[in-house]
This record gives sequence, C-alpha cells and structure tokens, in this order.
Amino acid sequence: MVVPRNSLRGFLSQAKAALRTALDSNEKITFVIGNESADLDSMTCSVLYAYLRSMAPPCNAFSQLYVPVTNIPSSGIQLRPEFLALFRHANIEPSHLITLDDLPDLSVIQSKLRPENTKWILVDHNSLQGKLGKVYASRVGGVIDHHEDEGNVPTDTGDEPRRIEKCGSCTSLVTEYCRQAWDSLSTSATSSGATAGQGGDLSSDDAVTTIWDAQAAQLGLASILIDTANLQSKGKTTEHDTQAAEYLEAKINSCPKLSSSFDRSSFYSEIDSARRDIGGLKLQDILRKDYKQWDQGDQILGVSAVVKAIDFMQEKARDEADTQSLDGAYLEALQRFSMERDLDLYAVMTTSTSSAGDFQRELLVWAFNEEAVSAAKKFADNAREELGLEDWHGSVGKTEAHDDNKQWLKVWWQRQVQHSRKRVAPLLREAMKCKSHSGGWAT
Ligand SMILES: [Mn+2]
Repeated sequence: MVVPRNSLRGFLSQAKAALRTALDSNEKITFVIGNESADLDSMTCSVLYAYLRSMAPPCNAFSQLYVPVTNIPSSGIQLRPEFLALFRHANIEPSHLITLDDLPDLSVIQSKLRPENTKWILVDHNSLQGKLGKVYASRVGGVIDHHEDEGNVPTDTGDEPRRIEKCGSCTSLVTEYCRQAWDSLSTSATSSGATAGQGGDLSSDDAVTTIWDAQAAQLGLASILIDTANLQSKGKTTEHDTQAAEYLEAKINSCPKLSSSFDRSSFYSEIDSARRDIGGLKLQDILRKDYKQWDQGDQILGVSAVVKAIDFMQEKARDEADTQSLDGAYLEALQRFSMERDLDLYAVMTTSTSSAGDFQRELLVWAFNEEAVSAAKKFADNAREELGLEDWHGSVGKTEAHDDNKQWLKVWWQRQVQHSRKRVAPLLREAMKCKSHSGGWAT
C-alpha cells in the first residue's frame, strides 16, 4: 500500500483504519511511540515522524505505514488542554489521535499483535517501559530522543535513525531528521499535483499542500516553543531548536492563508495558557497528567510534573476533601496516588512564577519504606548542590511522622531551575541504584 500525500487529518484516519486491518490480518506494522508522560513533545514528534516517514519511507521499510501512538488511553487527551488548543491549528480532532485504546487489550496483546510482526521506533524516550516494554522491547529498531541514553536501543538500527542528542525539544530533532524528505515531498507534490480533498475555496493543488504543510508545521512548532519558552530559555534552547523552529515557521509563512495572520509569540501564548489551564481538573488527574514511572531494581519510582505550585494543589486537595487541613488533605491525595501505583518513592516537581515574575521550581520527595528512605536521603545529599535544594517555606513534610526510617518526606525549593525531570529523575534513579547494588549492606 502506497501512502499518498495527505493532510494530517487524512493521514491519521488512514493510519487508524490500517492499524485495525493489520490487527485483523496479522500484517506487519511499524509503530512510532512517544513516552508515557505523553506530553505535547511526545505526541507531536510521534505524529510528525510517522506522517512524513509514511509518505517517504526508506527502501527497506519494515512496513509502508508508520503508525503514531500516543502512549496513554484516549481518556487522557481531555487532561491535556494544550492538545485540544493545538489540534484546532492542525485541523484534527481528539478522535483522530491513535492511543493505547487502539491497541489490543494489554492482557491479550501478545497474541493479537505478535512481536515479530511489529517494529517500534521510540521518540522522546529511549527505553520502552511498562507492559509494552515487557512484550516488545526486543522489537525496538530506531530512536530519536533528547534524554540520557539508557543504552537499550541496538547500535545498528539499519534504515531507521539512532539519534540521541541533548536539546530543548525532541520535535526539533525529528524535524531536523525529516527535513530533506519533507522538502522533496513538497516539491514533488507541487510538480505532480496532489489531489485536493478539502477546502473548496482553494484555487490550486499547490495551495492545498501548503496548507497541509503549514498545519503539520504548527503541530511541530508548538512543542519546540513550549519546551524552550518561546526559544527564550537560555538553559534549554539549542541550535537544533532554533533551526527547526525557523524551518517550521517558514513553512507556515509560505502558506498564503496564514502568512499575514500568524504570529509566533501569540501562537506560543495561546498553547502555553491552554497548558496551564488545569484549574478544572481533579487533583488526581493533575498528578497523572504529566507522569512517568520507572522500575529501579525491585523498587518503583514515580515522578509527576505539575505546572502549578504546591499551594495550588493544597487548596485543590482541601476543596475536594472538604476539610480545613491543607497539609492533611494534600498528603492524603499524594499517598493515594502512590499507593494505587505501588510506588516506593514518589516525587512531585512543580513549575510556577513567583509574585516578582521569576520562574521557580519546587521538589517534593516522599519515600515509603526503609530502602526508599535510604535512597531518598542519598539523593538529597548527592543532588543538593547541583539542583540548588533549599528548605521550603511551608509545613508539608516537617512533622516527625514523616521523618523516620519507615518513611521520609521532604519539600525543597529547587533553585537551579534549569533542571527538569530529565535531570532529576536520573539523579533519583542513581541514588536508588546504589542501594539495590549493595543490598543494603556495607561492602
Ligand atoms: Mn521531550
């Protein structure tokens, strides 16, 4: 099956239908999957890579079609208002996105979707986690990522990329990788004439493909801007990001319909305000909205990233629990979240703006058993300087009940604000590793 030049909307519908057929008839299929937090970056780089790669596959592609999977059930889309805001620019609906709900149920996935019929390209992570990882880890055959290399993707990935580089947004690396293919697609579409499938007011095939390109370009640009604070964050923005953003912006500007009205900064503000608009969500949903989990030896680590300060969550917890106790209600909510996931160690990282307008971060770490307590304390010692950990103002975690060898809870200001979960999670995992290697005994 040749994948025709298409809009994002048309491509996603086709991919969803093709996935159903492939499952029914045991056909080979290539998945492009982002990480389990399913943030904007993960979603856009899987969609963009699958979109461009399907229309311009390498000669020996495992399958013609690349299916982008957003690594959450479809109910998770509603927790991400920034997805909904961006979809309008890309002319797609939530129902177009392919999610875990489109894969067979995890309890029977191995028989319904045989590993040998699949190939997995990882974007925005480099180690397939969870149940999918248990079944399909050996079928990973390509990666584009900007996290620390965990060494789990084979060195030779043949015709698929193996690119792991530090930069603000993984979507920048995907854009960079697909740039040539995209340019030649646009050129050949212009010369051969793509089929107009929509937009009755368009005068030529050329205009149709420039709109398609501009829609896909906005999808990619949104993540790069969100991940680099509109290219203004010095600590995060790299050459990869500025170049990719420039390239995508040019695609938007070469679309006559958008060029006069598109403004990068207002586009950024629109998506960013949508992302921060979490007031309507329940606290448990806020905690799982941008959540990642790792198995570290026999211990489980969970880390939630939240775009509001702890104060905000405390009030939310109090309102939901209908009590007067800020700390009590909040801690009960965190504990419930951790227990449901069997966590040994749980961390919550917040980002917010101070009254003076400064970007700030808080870090909460809660260890629930002896082994985790020792790892958490080791983390605090090792990371204090690098992360700029400073005592927090509030009373959370300052009671005796939260400081013994059975559990340990601590909240800090993280003054080195350039460090996101990309750095904090490896530091936590490192501290957990030391412990499990020594088995708790001095060696
Ligand atoms: Mn990312």
